[in-house]
Amino acid sequence: MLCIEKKMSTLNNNDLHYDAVIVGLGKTGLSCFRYLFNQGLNLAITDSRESPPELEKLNAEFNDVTTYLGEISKKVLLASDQIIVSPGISLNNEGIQSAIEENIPVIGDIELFSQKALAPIIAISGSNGKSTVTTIVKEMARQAGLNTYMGGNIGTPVLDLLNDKKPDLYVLELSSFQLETTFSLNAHASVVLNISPDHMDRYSCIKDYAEAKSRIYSGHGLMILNKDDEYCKSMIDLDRKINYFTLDKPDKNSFGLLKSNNKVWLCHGNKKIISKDQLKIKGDHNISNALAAMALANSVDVPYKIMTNVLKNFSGLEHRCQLIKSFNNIDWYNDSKATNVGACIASIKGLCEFGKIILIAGGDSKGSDLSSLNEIIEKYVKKVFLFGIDADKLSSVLSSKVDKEFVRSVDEAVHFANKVALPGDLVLLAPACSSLDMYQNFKQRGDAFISSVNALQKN
Ligand code: UMA
Ligand code: ADP
Repeated sequence: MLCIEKKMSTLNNNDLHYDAVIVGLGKTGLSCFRYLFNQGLNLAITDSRESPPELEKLNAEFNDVTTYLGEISKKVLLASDQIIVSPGISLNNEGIQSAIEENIPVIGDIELFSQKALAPIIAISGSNGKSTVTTIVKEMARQAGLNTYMGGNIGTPVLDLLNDKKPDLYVLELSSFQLETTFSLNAHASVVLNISPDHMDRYSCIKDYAEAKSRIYSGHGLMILNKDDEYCKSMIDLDRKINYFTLDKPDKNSFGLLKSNNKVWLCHGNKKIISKDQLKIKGDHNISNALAAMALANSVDVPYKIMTNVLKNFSGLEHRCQLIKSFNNIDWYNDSKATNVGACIASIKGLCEFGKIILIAGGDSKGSDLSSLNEIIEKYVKKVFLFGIDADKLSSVLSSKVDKEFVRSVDEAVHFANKVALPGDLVLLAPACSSLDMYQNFKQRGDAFISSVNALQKN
């Protein structure tokens, strides 16, 4: 049966009362509905879109759900005992602000999960590297024999993890959006991997954004801090148990790098765990990710041998600095997940030692200042192809020393790059922007790049 879609214009406040209203009918909204429905609550869902992505699934699974679509209505929100907000909706939304003024609790799915979690939580946030570290930690914990569930921003909504039997451990990737509406998280161990500008269309400044991320440290668990990042270091709470990771020499109990026998070693204090050249994932940013993962895994007593085994075999996630093809001695890399300036810089730094870079960049900058890209592009990039809604903005921060060209699509960029690339060069898709102006998500953008590159080879 179809949902009962109510029209805002016909609403009379006296008729309305809900135990909870869910804002957003994406993956999170649907999982929240499933979870709260099972508790017998009187629910409604509202979404600003006429056809939100999970409407069909909701219709297929439930009868007679009350939905208010096409607008997030203040009236509906004010008629609820609590509001469950999806991460894609800003708390600055007018209706949500009115509800907050009326002291109606506004929470998110991570809060609901935190109240009912059945096992210790390892929680991971940061501007970049979250999915990589979350996956490595999950793998280390599983190989150590812990029944481990992984979810959060990485893809599986956390409430779906509660439907299963009790695990030994949850490993959660948490975004700043999710943390804004979380109050009861008390993770066994947490980390903010790094802070660089992202989502500046949702935050007034980087300090606000970092503040949202720092909420991951609420509670009493182990704080793992990045000693190389000023924002992260400043999140310290001296009353708490703390550990550090750094690309420098580690202190007695922290994780860092030591040189020995002409090799660089990832170490826990003085204990050498794995040498840098044994890691499959490359670049300093990935060494930092590996050290953070080791510190987190150590908090649940994963043996060093297992850490080594996982890191020796982990070749990285799809769409993250992924080597797609090498032909005519030209390497083609897909880093579609480099959706902000920090990730693009890390990507160029990680690959520049392997050849001259032809960069494909652009998309939606999410309100970020792109100017810090100029220095590294001037230094390591021989040509940039610019595409997407913020191509002009990106072009305007690049000096006249940079050879740049506008293109209409990733496919066109690939064709033009193929014409100018010489043996020994590498072509890198690292957009520094989100994909949402042209694609459904970074995966679709990465897939478009891959199929264009694969088509080239056939010619
Ligand atoms: N939206 C509307 N109107 C609404 C509700 C949402 O236009 O009424 C838009 C949002 O602005 C956003 C999109 O719909 O552009 C999706 O928002 P959502 O909150 O419905 O998203 P979900 O489908 O529930 O997916 C969310 C996370 N998405 C966001 O935070 C935007 C997913 O992370 C996450 O995997 C999923 O929950 C499960 O936890 C994605 C993401 O892009 C990968 N995250 C951002 C990032 O990594 O940079 C934070
Ligand atoms: P997230 O889940 O935070 O988006 P991912 O692990 O998916 O992070 O990596 C996204 C992109 O960010 C990668 O393609 C890479 O270019 C970059 N990246 C990964 N780890 C780091 C890091 N520690 N510092 C800076 N950039 C990074």
